[in-house]
Amino acid sequence: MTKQHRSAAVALQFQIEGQLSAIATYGSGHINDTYCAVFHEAGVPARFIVQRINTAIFRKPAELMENIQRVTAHMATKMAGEPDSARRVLKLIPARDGRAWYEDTEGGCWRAYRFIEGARAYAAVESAQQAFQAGRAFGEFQKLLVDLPAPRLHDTIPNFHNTPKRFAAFEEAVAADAANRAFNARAEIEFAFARKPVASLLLDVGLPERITHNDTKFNNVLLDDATGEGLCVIDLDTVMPALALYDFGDMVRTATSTAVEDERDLSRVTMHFPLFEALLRGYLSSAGSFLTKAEKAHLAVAGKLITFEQGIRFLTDYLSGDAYYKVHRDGQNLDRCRTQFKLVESIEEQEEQMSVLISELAGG
Ligand code: ADP
Ligand code: GN1
Ligand code: MG
Repeated sequence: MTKQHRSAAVALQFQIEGQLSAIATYGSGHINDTYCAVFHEAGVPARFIVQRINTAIFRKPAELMENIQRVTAHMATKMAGEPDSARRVLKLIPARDGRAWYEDTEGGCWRAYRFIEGARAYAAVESAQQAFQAGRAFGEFQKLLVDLPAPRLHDTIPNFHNTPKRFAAFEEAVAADAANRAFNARAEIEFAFARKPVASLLLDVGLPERITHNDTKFNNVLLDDATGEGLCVIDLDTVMPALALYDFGDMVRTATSTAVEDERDLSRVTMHFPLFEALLRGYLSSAGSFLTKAEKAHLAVAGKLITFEQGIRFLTDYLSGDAYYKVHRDGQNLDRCRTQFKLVESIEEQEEQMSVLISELAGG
């Protein structure tokens, strides 16, 4: 059975009315297999997202789906009655057997979401307004989850943003050099070793654990086509307890540089200060009300930490033979690593200015 056929067969396993008329791969995520399915009911088309969860990475899909069910239900309840609320939160479509997800005959785990129409994800940020909107939307997401009732959410990937552990994995990958690629990446390996202390930046600061998204890259928020508003936060697999600043850091990583993640012309990769300012203003407009003084005081280091961490993760994967992130060409993970490290340098050059602005706007 081809992937296409399998996805079509799976789409029929969800509680969707009408006839399936088309299904095709969709989006550009690095982890899951995403499809867009079109169903027709009485001649009216409706789209759905059907996703195969990468269970090599998310090893406990039942726990992951329980997290997503709880989080989406909580947010939907809090937003009920607000204008356009159905487009502001992901809505799972149950499987025909009533469960939140479907397991195929080969053990593959699938879920379906209602498609959010009239909005889209962008590979790279294009304007200060977009940066503001991303910051506001992810901040609002965190805010809505501040009062999620117990129990604690499951850790879908333990130690996800434990950067020293990521660094240790990188050191092991260098030592093993399993794909014989360390020679091609000597400059990047040296760059990483020279900045090893960056990995410990937010540890032992005593910041509070919150429910955070943990994958707040710019293409994980859908912007409304008509208004440009940050409409709906998507990609909820990594929503779990962590630090709010990891989310802010990943926003800095992806919403302050206009270059795509695997850009080869590194002169295009730089942190644009006006985008940083817009992002910060957007984030504080929603998250400013609940962040503690200590969190605000450490906003400045978050971007550097998470960009460095991401660079190490791409480099580790390159050295290990591209086992984790999807790649579409040779050397793509090394290119991705290079953009991250270039951005780290650009952030370092502007650190002082960033701190001044943060004190001014957040009082941190
Ligand atoms: P991955 O974990 O692989 O990044 P995502 O959950 O981010 O997968 O989905 C991949 C892409 O599919 C997104 O970038 C977005 O374009 C699209 N997408 C996901 N969910 C929806 C939805 N409910 N409505 C519309 N588009 C969606
Ligand atoms: C992956 O799923 P996606 O493409 O949104 C990764 C993130 C990385 C990102 C880098 C579960 O995110 O942690 O920051 O790629 N997700 C996982 O682009 O590892
Ligand atoms: Mg995604």
